[in-house]
Amino acid sequence: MGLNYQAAPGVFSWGDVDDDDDIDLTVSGDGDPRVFWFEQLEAGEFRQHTLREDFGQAAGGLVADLDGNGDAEVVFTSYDTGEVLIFDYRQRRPLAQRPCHDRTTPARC
Ligand SMILES: [Ca+2]
Ligand SMILES: [Ca+2]
Ligand SMILES: [Ca+2]
Repeated sequence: MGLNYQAAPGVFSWGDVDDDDDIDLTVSGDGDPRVFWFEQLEAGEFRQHTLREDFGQAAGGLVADLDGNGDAEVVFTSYDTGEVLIFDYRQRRPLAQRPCHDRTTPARC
């Protein structure tokens, strides 16, 4: 399970995103609207994946097992869009939900 640190030049966290027993990195840089997952291949060698192109300014990031099924999900929050990004490697696609106080999407709440 990863920890969350927030400081310039962006937000990053780490954890085993793809459940292969090595540590991967997640990053969103200041002034960069993208969210990246860096998959660790060999020790210290990483492959870059883009989780989102248009996420705006990230406020926080975390790699944690949200649903308790034994593998980690990636969570990022956005200042600009008000979204919470949740990426589950098993589903291979990022999910994004607006907070329940956003009345433009009442069906999600
Ligand atoms: Ca991994
Ligand atoms: Ca790996
Ligand atoms: Ca999980």
